[in-house]
Amino acid sequence: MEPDFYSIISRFRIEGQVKHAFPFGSGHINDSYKVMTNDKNFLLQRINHNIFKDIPGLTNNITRITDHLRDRLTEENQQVLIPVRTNKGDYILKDEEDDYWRVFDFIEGSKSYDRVGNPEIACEGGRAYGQFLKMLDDFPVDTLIETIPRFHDIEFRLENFREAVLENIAGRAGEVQNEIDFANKRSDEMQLVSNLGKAGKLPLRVTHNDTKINNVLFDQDNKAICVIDLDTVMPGYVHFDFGDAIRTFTNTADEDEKDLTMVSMNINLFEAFAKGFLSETKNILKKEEIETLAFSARLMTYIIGLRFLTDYLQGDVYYKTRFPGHNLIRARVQFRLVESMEEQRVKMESIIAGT
Ligand code: ADP
Ligand code: GN1
Ligand code: MG
Repeated sequence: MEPDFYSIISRFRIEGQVKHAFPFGSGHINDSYKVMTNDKNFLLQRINHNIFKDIPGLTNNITRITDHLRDRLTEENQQVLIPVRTNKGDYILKDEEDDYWRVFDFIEGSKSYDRVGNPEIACEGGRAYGQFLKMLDDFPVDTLIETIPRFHDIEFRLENFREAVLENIAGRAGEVQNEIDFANKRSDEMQLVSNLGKAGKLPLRVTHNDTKINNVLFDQDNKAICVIDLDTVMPGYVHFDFGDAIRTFTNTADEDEKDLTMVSMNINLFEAFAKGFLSETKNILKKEEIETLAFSARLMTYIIGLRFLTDYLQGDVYYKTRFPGHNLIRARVQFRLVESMEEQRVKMESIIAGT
């Protein structure tokens, strides 16, 4: 059932009469709606509280992060999300159904992509996520809450996966033996970043943690203007942001492409993204971080593949799906991408070393 937009939006401090409201975007987690008034447009979101357990804490993270970023913008076309207050002065509204709502100013003239084959756009995306990390370099990282505990913790993700295989709640484990084997075969090598972290060799930074391509907004000239979807901004390693971005910015196919022969990692897009990212971050990153950046692409693609596969085994309880088997298709695409990255490993490493 569609929410009663008029009643919800009227509880926020917006001017103008609501003319039109409709579902917007293609995120897998929250419900987003564009709300148009005769005066201004807004982005209304229902936050998924099955996934985000501490919404006041998450909201506090976001308001502090956006305030910090706003003070540091240097380029004219750049923007930061502007949260809108409720009539009571909060940034979050809990309705009678216990749903949580928030509103941002709509970033006009912007567009987001789910896939892109263009090196200029990949480079811009790299610059945007690199700048994001750089602008938050002086933010006190330990004052942020973990909005999803152990979000990119490989051990946690492997534990969940193994439990899902054993429990086999949806009765699907038998049909995905190849994917289970694929994941098991690589589980040891995927510990690299986690081991370096435990050994104290990697700094914890304020990272975005969901750097997919459609979480950057571009203007009509394809300049990146705003990094959005700040729900998972929390302490993390640079690898989480670089690797997760490579997973979507360089894929030659969609995240849910059924024809796996279409899926591969485009090395030119990898190079373009890495150039943009490192042009902003090279001076703040440590040697150990840079040396393992190429690996992070494999790591994050593997982790997201593992999460899609786990969700499939658990009966599709986490990600929004549009058809039966959607999560399995997504998992297969990620694993095919991992293979493509394995094939191009040397080239990826030399691009990072030479950038
Ligand atoms: P999800 O967590 O579900 O991915 P997002 O915050 O990423 O939700 O929003 C979903 C989509 O809505 C984005 O990919 C983008 O296209 C669009 N969007 C989000 N915020 C804004 C905004 N402030 N202005 C314009 N478009 C937006
Ligand atoms: C989700 O919210 P969205 O669609 O930007 C997910 C990411 C996954 C991504 C896979 C909070 O991102 O971790 O990488 O789907 N976000 C959360 O496409 O789980
Ligand atoms: Mg999103």
